[in-house]
Amino acid sequence: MRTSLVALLPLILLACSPDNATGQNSAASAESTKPFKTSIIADFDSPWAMTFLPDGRALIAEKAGEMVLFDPKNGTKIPIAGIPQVDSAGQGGLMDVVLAPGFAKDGTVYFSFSESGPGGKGVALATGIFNQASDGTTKLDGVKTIFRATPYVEGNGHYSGRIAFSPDGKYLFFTNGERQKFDPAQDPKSTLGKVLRLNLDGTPAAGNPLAAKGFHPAIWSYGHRNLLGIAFDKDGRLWEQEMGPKGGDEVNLIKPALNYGYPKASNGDHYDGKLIPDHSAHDGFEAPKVWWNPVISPAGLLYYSGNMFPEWKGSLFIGGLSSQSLVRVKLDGETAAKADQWDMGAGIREVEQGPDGALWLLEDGGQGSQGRLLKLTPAR
Ligand SMILES: [Ca+2]
Ligand SMILES: [Ca+2]
Repeated sequence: MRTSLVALLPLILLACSPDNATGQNSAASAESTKPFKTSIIADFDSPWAMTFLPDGRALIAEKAGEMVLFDPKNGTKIPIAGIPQVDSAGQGGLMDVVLAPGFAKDGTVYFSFSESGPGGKGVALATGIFNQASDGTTKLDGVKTIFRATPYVEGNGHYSGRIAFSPDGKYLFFTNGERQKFDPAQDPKSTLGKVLRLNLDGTPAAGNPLAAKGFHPAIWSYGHRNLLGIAFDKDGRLWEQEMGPKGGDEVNLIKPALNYGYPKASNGDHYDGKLIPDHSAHDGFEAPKVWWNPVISPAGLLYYSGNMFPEWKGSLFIGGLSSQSLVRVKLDGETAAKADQWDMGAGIREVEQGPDGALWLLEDGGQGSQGRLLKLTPAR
């Protein structure tokens, strides 16, 4: 008798909980275990990237090829004219948008997108000058494409196309995925499956480490798969995350001239079941600092430098698509370790840091939404 009463107690308590009346009890208790509060700020069609302007407004890139000026203060969304034709089939889209190091002076914005061209499709890098008229009309002026992946190939997968500037503002790092073609990641003449280092005008930077060996002059590192995030840490190290094959998602520390292995080495294996040798010491390939099996499907990457979450200063944050999660990786010099993985209930495409140090996320298709903009602030 006593035992069954004890067993009933949680049910009685649950029935008495005021939260349960609204059906929100389980969501509320799950939320309470997170160290952050999640606020829903806006709803977009299929947002893939965002970046904050110095005044707190944000540029949002929609997969289908629209760029939007969004003001979190009042929720206004203004379409930005001047974006070239985007081929958004499959994994294609308007990939990334970032401000130039000199944005405050000249208004230059860099963005990447997939397009059709000779040979098939590929990822391109473009610039334009942000211009808002007094009536609010907004456009990118003088848009020009300054770099294109080579070669363009058939298919709609693994474009990558993420952008980061070196801390000194002199160089632009650009990721080119291997387009689901595997071997181009090891091909010295192709930019596919590579991290590239470019001048700000899109030309290959002088002194790239493999040019003298006959590689494409833009190549900085190679042997990559689908690189959906690059970010510099406060000491100038370049971190990269990529969607690996089955069981092989990676965070890598990118160093010049190194071969990161794909498709010759990976801790995962091909999705068709074909084995890929795991990374091992002295195999000539640079092993990941962190890897996931099962995979998380990493999308946006952020190096957190804010003060709102002081305990997370110096961590990497990764949006997880298939894992529907926000992932934190703790950095210590050249080492990295898994720290947290929070269920977000929707794939997370992009992670950004707001001017006040809040974390901002873009969902990649949520329940009842194609993609919401979320703001994370400390739970207390
Ligand atoms: Ca971004
Ligand atoms: Ca393997």
